[in-house]
Amino acid sequence: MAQEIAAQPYAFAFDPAHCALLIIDMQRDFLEPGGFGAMLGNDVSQLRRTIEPNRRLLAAWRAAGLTVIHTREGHRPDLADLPPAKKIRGKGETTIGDPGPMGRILVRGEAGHDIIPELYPAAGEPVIDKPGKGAFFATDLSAILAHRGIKQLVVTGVTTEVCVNTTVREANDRGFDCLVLSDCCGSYFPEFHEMGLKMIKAQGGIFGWVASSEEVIQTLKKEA
Ligand code: TIU
Repeated sequence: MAQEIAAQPYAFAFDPAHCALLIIDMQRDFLEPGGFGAMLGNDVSQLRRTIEPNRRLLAAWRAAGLTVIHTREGHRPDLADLPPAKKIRGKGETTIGDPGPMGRILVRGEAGHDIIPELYPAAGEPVIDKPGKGAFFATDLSAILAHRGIKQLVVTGVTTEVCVNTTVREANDRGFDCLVLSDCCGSYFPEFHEMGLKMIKAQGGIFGWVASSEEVIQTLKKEA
């Protein structure tokens, strides 16, 4: 049974049995003070403010027994799936695959690539390792969602304008309804966060809906 969640541009018809929580790239290298993001001079506090709302949402979601899926951006240790263009973009001295503050940067199996302890996946929660910004590109996410009969996604994570937006656009083109939670997403650049959310909900919800996590948590409590 669908439940209405107050959202913009209008109420989201939440169908819990067919909805997954998709948490994008809450990885140590993006969020932790000693990580790759911080090394590049980014303000990680803009991302860290999303940890507590995500933690509360994840607890409520798990308590309701609904599907949770996590993603991580990163590459094979041999870097065979790293596009040369991505490797050299930015002309940085230290780039993907090089030794960084928490192991080789954005390489699977390294400490910095893993998910922050506050939101660590529980046993049985799929983790999608993705080489791109979108969670559908070159991953088995579509198959996992199809096997579970998922039609809707509640999307959180970082960064709002990069991996969250790319994933929501990919999902929208594949027929999923996406509800993006404003307080559970973040960008190193506050203005990009704000515009990233506006782009999703503009034009009658061209890519999806936007709400706060509290709206979802209250609805999950009503379900219980
Ligand atoms: N996960 C994600 O958004 N990857 C990025 O590289 N984001 C930036 O904002 N750089």
